[in-house]
Amino acid sequence: KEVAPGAVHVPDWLTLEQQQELVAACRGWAAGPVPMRAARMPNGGAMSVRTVCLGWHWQPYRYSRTADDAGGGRVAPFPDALGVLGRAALDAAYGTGSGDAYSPDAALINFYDAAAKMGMHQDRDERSDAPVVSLSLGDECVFRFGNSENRNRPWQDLVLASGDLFVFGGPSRFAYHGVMGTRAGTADPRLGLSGRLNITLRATGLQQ
Ligand code: MD3
Ligand code: FE
Repeated sequence: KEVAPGAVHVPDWLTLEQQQELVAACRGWAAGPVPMRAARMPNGGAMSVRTVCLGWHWQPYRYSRTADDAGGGRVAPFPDALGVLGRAALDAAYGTGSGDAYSPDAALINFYDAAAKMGMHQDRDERSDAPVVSLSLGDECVFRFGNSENRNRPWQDLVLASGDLFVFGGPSRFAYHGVMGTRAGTADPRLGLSGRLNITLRATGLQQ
């Protein structure tokens, strides 16, 4: 379903087996070499969401190769399998062949416990206007998709559930968005996940 030009929601895109594999992979990525951590904002406050990154380390408002805010270790490589999944995601959202030239080089894995939220923001730390791919796992959340002008109305509130794909490209790439909260206990028990994971794939446009 096209929610706005370039913003396509594909509910239940991942099979249960794919979701289980991704949850297991996230557990491994969360362990390191750079452990999952709450990023600190420039004002010193910690985000309520915890994040681990692949390919490039993200912190507000920049990417780096080493996690200078989390031990200084080198970030784990971006797995080929996530590039393959990203191309399939664009094909599913925009039509066969749309993903052919898509080569994301960073993944951010966000973990939400029952209290975590993410305020309205734009993703503008990338030097590329390639689409962002979002995959949701575990508990449902209320996702707020706004406009590209400011963090205020108009916006749409949408429920994102486990297995859902969302692709944000074209005119929606720099829209404000946020996560108002999760619905604790809504995850499929077969995932063995208490909370919500979100995987985003991005092309940073930064030099290898
Ligand atoms: C719309 N993550 O990591 S994913 C983020 O569920 C982030 O963890 C949220 O916002 C989460 O930056 C939302 C959906 C999403 C991701 C990137 C976008 C929506 C977007 C980029 C542009 C427009
Ligand atoms: Fe974002």
